[in-house]
Amino acid sequence: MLEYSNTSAASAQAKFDIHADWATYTAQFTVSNSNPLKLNYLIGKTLGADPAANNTPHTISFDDIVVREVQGGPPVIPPSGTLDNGTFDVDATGWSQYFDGIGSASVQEGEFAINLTGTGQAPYSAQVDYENLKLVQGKTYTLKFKARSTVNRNIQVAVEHKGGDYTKYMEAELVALTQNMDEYSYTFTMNGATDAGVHLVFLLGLIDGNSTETNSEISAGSTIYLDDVSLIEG
Ligand SMILES: [Ca+2]
Repeated sequence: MLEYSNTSAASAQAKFDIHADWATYTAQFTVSNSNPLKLNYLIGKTLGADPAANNTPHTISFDDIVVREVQGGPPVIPPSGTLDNGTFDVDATGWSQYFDGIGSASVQEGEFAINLTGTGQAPYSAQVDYENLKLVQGKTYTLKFKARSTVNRNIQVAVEHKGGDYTKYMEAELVALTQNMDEYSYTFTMNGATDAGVHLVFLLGLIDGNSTETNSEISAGSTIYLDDVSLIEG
């Protein structure tokens, strides 16, 4: 797994299935800010095709690592800084997802459906997020969304800088989902310096307050639905 920055978002990483023979692997990514680039090769436990590989002594060799600008690529559209797709009417444009092998997210009938088959080891083991949001220092923002879950359970939602130290602008809120599509609303003031690298993140992994029984029900196969997500001034 190769991360292009200090983030573990699916949009900023690539996974390679490597073999005993030398081969060349490539991945293309777009830089959205002027932060220093970090290439982070994750070579710990991964979910590959060979389940025995994690426990088999082996050596990984790298050579000829090159990062260069792609010439003549598609024009890069600067992000708007606002959450432009919270209704999932067409697709999940703007949203990223990350799962420790325990789920996937897709648009189903105008809602963002997150299927889970486990909790992972941490809140962020399952997450969906919307990045490139801009928050202005001193302004007040309201986050609203509708959500339900096939299993009554807690999730967390936070607004924070994406990457680095993940500075929290809205501390992680515990949200108790039920099988009813309820609306949740949170208001907070941006106390940090103006930041265009903010993300809204729903943490759907191992969450405090979910009982062992609840976690078992989640892992048996459950779905969370999100819709009408907005993050606006005021
Ligand atoms: Ca919708």
